Amino acid sequence: MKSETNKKLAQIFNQMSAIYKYEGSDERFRAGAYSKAAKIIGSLAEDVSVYVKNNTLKDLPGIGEGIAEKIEEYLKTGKIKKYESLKKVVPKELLDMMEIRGFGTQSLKQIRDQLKIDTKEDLVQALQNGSVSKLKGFGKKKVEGMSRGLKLHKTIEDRMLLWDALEAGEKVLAWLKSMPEVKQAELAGSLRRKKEIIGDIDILVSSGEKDRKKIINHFTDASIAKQVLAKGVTKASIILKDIGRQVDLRIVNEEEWGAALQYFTGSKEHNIHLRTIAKEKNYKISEYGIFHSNSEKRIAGKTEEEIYTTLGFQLMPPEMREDRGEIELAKKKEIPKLIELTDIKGDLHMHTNWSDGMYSIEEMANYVKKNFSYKYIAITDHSKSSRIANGIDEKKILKQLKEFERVNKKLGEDFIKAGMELDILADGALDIADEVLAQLDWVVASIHSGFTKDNTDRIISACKNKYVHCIGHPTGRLIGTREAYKFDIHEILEAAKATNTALEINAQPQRMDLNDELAMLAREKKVKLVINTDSHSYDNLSYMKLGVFIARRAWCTANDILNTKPWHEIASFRKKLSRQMI
Ligand code: DGT
Ligand code: CA
Ligand code: CA
Ligand code: ZN
Repeated sequence: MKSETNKKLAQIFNQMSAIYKYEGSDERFRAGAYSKAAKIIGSLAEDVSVYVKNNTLKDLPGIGEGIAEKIEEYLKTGKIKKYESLKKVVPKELLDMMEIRGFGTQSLKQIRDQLKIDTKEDLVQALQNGSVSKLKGFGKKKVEGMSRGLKLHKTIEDRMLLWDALEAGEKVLAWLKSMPEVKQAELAGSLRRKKEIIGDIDILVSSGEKDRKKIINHFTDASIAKQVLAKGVTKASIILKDIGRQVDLRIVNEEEWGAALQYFTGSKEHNIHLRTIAKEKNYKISEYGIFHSNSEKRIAGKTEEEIYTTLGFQLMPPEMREDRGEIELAKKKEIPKLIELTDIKGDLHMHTNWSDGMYSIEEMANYVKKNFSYKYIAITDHSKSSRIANGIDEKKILKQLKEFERVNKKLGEDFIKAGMELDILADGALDIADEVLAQLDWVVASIHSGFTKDNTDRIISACKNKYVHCIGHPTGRLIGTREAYKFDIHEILEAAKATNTALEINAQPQRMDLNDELAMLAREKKVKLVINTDSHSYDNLSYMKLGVFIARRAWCTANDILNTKPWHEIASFRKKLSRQMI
């Protein structure tokens, strides 16, 4: 479990960075330093106090004297004075808006100063009623961009990314499971189905009737609940202290467990479809069980499997229950064996401090070897056009190849595959010379610019390049921040298939790209998929499971995912020219 202190400190440093950014160009350096420190503290494997105790805080990259002092101050007093005074500079509400696309610091500052606006509500109104358009420098295009950003932000404003919901939900689940009165407990709803965005967290518990009250009291306890929305005999809802989002709890008897779990897992569409089928069979299905329509006699309810088999179906994984044809498949007993996290044999997209990652090649490799049972990794630093990501040129790549070799020798195996994440340029060309690319094991090509255009042709021309093995985060979307660029998925799938180019399922929580629907299309077209974490630090490596969830929602088996295969199979999948070099 991740350290709460690290998380809190990272939050504070991020806020400080945002305020410094708001203060303008004089504080640009500080803004950068704090944002970097936030990243580092947030991704430490151990609690930051351990580093203080061992006197190794300042050995961490990006933690200088000043920031180290603030960390110690926080550990001692629970506060950072500088932060307390900085907070007065700008209301948090407005600060948070800086993350919305189109709302730069300078725009926000200008709006705030000139329109005397201090709340988000007023700002949104000023945007809608045209006061913002009257300000100097706020042309039609800019204001439209801001409105679009706001609209996109709304789609996740009251919701959670799957990663955050999982972290929070699992904590509450553990909190409940610690009670001996709780017989069974599971996450339900969209969280159990692993949807990319979660509205509220649903938890189901079974217990003896007499224990319900005690469980409800434990659930609504002030140590986890910021607010109690409802508190009844069999259900309660709270706003979680941690993340300010809603959690619904339901308590049922053990005989009802399976029926309730099935019902509260949903989806609603899946349930409605099931209910129609039950009716045809003269059954009644509810959260309490399956009953005979006329006699009201219960014929199933204890386990979820019982619910499905009674209706004539095979049990299916929650991720499939979206009424996208899974019920028909279950009737034919053709539910596939979906991929699992343990099927993954390696991670083929990650960065080191050669570009914008936090750790060295050797550190990343050692960390993976210690914490995962992978057979290989590909290190894929950015190429030279990615200036903000500190991308590297041909000369540096050749040096990096030597370093891969050195570390592999030390590890005693060919664990690190020499990779790169190349920028696809505006005209579809790549930014690294062929003779260098020819020496790499694994090349990911990604779009990092030109998001407003139709990018079909750029991606297809990257697929056609004989050195490209995979297209990274193929749609470019960032959930709640940036929409996917325009592209024709069918043309891209065709090109990927014809050229043996894999498409990535990028498992970063905000990317999840390809998403479940597109991954499903790719699977149907037999285009190979790769699940990658695109890690920039140690903790990112655990995003792998998010990618596996997407693949499961796309009905993928291990066979559909290239990095479930041993390396020699991946090597022979790659295009002909690279195959000669194995
Ligand atoms: P969310 O919270 O918006 O991310 O999505 P869910 O799917 O978690 O929806 P939620 O929390 O409203 O309800 C949890 C589950 O309860 C849902 O997946 C299926 C079941 N459910 C809720 N409302 C209905 C309904 O009207 N009919 C049926 N058949 N099932 C329902
Ligand atoms: Ca829910
Ligand atoms: Ca709910
Ligand atoms: Zn990357």
